[in-house]
Amino acid sequence: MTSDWQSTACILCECNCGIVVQLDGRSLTKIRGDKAHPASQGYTCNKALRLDHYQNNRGRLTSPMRRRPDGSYEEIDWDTAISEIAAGFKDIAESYGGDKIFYYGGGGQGNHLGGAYSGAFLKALGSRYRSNALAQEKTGEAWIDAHLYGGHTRGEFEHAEVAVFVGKNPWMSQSFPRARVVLNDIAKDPARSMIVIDPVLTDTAKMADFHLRVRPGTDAWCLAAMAAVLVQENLCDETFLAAHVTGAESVREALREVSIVDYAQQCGVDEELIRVAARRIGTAGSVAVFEDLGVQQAPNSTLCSYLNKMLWILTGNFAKRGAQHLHSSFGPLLRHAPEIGRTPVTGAPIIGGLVPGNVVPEEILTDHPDRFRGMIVESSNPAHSLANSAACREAFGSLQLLVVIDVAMTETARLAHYVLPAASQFEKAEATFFNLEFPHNTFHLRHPLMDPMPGTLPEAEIWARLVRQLDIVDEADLAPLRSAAKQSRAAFTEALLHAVGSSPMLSKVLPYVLYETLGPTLPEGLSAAAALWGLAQRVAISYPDAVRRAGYTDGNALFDAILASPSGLTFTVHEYEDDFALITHRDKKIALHIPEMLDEIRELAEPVPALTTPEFPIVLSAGERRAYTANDILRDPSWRKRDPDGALRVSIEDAEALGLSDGGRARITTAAGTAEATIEVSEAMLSGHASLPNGYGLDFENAQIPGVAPNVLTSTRWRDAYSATPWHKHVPARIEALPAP
Ligand SMILES: Nc1nc2c(c(=O)[nH]1)N[C@H]1C(S)=C(S)[C@@H](COP(=O)(O)OP(=O)(O)OC[C@H]3O[C@@H](n4cnc5c(=O)[nH]c(N)nc54)[C@H](O)[C@@H]3O)O[C@H]1N2
Ligand SMILES: Nc1nc2c(c(=O)[nH]1)N[C@H]1C(S)=C(S)[C@@H](COP(=O)(O)OP(=O)(O)OC[C@H]3O[C@@H](n4cnc5c(=O)[nH]c(N)nc54)[C@H](O)[C@@H]3O)O[C@H]1N2
Ligand code: SF4
Ligand SMILES: [Mo]
Repeated sequence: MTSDWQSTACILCECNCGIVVQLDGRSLTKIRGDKAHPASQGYTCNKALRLDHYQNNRGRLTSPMRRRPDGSYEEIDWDTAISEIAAGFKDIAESYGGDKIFYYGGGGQGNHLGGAYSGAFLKALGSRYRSNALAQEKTGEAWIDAHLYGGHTRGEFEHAEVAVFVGKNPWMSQSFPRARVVLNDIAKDPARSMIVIDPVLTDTAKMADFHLRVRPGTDAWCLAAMAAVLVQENLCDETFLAAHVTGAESVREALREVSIVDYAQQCGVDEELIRVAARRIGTAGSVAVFEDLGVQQAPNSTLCSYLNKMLWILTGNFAKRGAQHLHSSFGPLLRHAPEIGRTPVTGAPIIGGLVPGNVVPEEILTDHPDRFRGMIVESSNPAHSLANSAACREAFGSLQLLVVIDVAMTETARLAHYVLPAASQFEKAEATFFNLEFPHNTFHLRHPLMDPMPGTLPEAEIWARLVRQLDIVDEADLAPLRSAAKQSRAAFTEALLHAVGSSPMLSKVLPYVLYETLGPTLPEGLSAAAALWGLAQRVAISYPDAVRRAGYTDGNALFDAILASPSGLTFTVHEYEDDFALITHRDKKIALHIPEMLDEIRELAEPVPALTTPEFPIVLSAGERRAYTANDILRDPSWRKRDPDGALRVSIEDAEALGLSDGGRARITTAAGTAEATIEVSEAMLSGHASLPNGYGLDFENAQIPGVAPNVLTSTRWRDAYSATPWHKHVPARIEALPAP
């Protein structure tokens, strides 16, 4: 037992709060918030204390495995695994083209460093198509963002006079630093207000000054009505619009036509409540907005992203304290370019470089010559997290080669030809690229707390071995880099520039080159930080003043500080004016004119039929964040202190009408599938709306643990017209009481 506190981070959500831990052998026995972490400052939620269930999960993988013809798995050694996998993908690339190799994942809520190395192997093979969970939530918003200003925005809730949450429950799902502290501060302060748009009376909604309890799936009408109030009651910031925005008139024209009274009725919210909430936004000193899955995984999601941004753009809530901001990023998670690529088989939109999750099975299960034939899944569990699990299972099972890199035997791993066991996030250097804050943005390179569990390898090493096996890099090209890396950062910089200039292959596999040459010179356990060297240079070039304000003269100084800061550091300090410079349009103005969205606003005037039917009369939200959900990261069900079955929450009215009782069982049926669940009758739910949590129904120790795997019930066809993001929050369903066992 060591009594030293060691710094690391919680890996259960995108906040990655800094924590300090004490170890007993390989167990995390004591866990506390790390006060030295620049973003979380000692904060954690209830879940961080359960992290040993991740580290010491009995389902950990400890050897590479190969599937036998009968479907069982045999352990194989690493050399055999690497050579057979490399040969298998090379064969696909040579027979059909490297673009038939599809890459999914690259990091979950706590680990993006491994994925940073995947590009070398994939590019060397000619693989082009990739995706991850962001294509199930954020791509519609990213498309809007690309048109408006070319980057991702984040609200500065800590200082916002008015905080607006649209389909977002931060009390449970967090997503910005010290969320509960910030929410409590806003709720306590009579000068500040919280506006929540959510059909459910969530813990966040309970704290709100204005709860706009929309009928599920009708946010577009609610948001259009709010934006229309701003226009029709002259609450726009004319000075801001004149100076910093183009195309405002076309939006205002569309919003002038909106009948606020009709739209209020359409979304089920009192007209006066819509008006007072909009006026509160229109007259506030600062407004910050967070949209999340409640709209991003529901009908009209791309339009909702556009409309909710009108709330802060029309009112000039940009580039000032407590408002909305573009921000620096350490390694951008998606590209914010307005161009859309197309997937090879279905022609679905590729936004930000990501194939929509909902078309993945169709891109495989076809005899189309351009179908994906091989797939690498890293740190993700698409057989459980993508819509229509049955279709995913069939598709993944039909691949010529599927390789999964994970710490556990996941639903996806059970379909793979090879499963590669990764070292856990406490056994290697790790980091995330969820660096989304402004004006102070932080980055945290976590040091390993212990050696990798025997039999496992960090991803950086796995990818390096795969590249080595392809035998495409000449050792003679690496030798000068190795010696320069030993001399100094400056010598290395110069040698690298020279080397990539003279060998195109080296620039193709750059992360590999950094790992092989700079990696060995880094402090013990941190060789996988080598890729951060390149990113630190990019950061210093992209935001020179902000990096200098943070205290670093150049990319090398920033990189060295990252290595030496086990609790993380602030890498950029911005001034509010910088927001304008971060707009990527040449005129540095926000461009509101998106013709498709203006048409969509006009079309809201036409009545739309509900998606529910007499056969499926209830709207099911499949995948709500609760106190004891953490995506698929914790597989051992004993981590949960409450809600062991992941109850199906139903309204009092529906329970009465359907004969459901609290604690009883029910069958849920959708057009895609059926499942059984335990009922919780809840006054938080609106009549006609039911909800199931995410992260349940995982396999553990060869048994399916309690709860519903939500994507048994979802269909790939329920998706957004622009971004193809899924409607997980809006699944028409039937619920029937089951007799007590
Ligand atoms: N505890 C916990 N926290 C997490 C995670 C976790 O698994 N567990 N996962 C993390 C991840 S990956 C993500 S993406 C975030 C997601 O964070 P959130 O988006 O906040 O999470 P959800 O609970 O899925 O959905 C938010 C809200 O949408 C509401 N909603 C449902 N239908 C509608 C609708 O039609 N309109 C509106 N306006 N609202 C609707 C639900 O009632 C819910 O309160 O959470 C992160 N944080
Ligand atoms: N119906 C429905 N479906 C949903 C959602 C919903 O609300 N409803 N939410 C969607 C959202 S927002 C998200 S973000 C996705 C999440 O779904 P996925 O992208 O599939 O991600 P996770 O569930 O977080 O799975 C992370 C995986 O990483 C593995 N892992 C943990 N540590 C390591 C490591 O160090 N190395 C490696 N190689 N692997 C590791 C874990 O074992 C786990 O299998 O689900 C989406 N699917
Ligand atoms: S789950 Fe998220 S908010 Fe909670 S401690 Fe972990 S990183 Fe922080
Ligand atoms: Mo997510």
